[in-house]
Amino acid sequence: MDCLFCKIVNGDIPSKKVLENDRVLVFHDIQPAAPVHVLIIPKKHISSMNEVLEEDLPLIADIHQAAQQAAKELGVDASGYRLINNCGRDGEQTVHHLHYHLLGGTRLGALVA
Ligand code: DGP
Repeated sequence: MDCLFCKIVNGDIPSKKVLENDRVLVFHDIQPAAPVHVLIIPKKHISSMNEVLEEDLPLIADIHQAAQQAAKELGVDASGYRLINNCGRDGEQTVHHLHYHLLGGTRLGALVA
């Protein structure tokens, strides 16, 4: 499948990993918008938020658990962070594999990713 993040999951494209289990991968964004900027993705290919099925809902919980663990690992759990999903054209989604941006390490103000 011609999907950038599937290639990262498969190891065909290298990434700087923060956390990984059999369902979820967390890795550093290549164009960080904040001192801490990682992406949290399901290993299963889901194109966007619009394609999340009822059977995928446990994966969304896995993603939240990974976000909590990554925030701790990256030292922003106490100071706080932001979790963002961009969906579709107006959401400015550029990679069509479901992902959440975790941003932190500074006061974020109106910063988006
Ligand atoms: P979005 O606009 O929400 O679809 O965000 C896609 C993000 O993916 C963007 O912040 C940059 C990041 N990105 C794109 N290509 C790569 C890559 O090859 N490696 C990594 N680590 N991140 C990438």
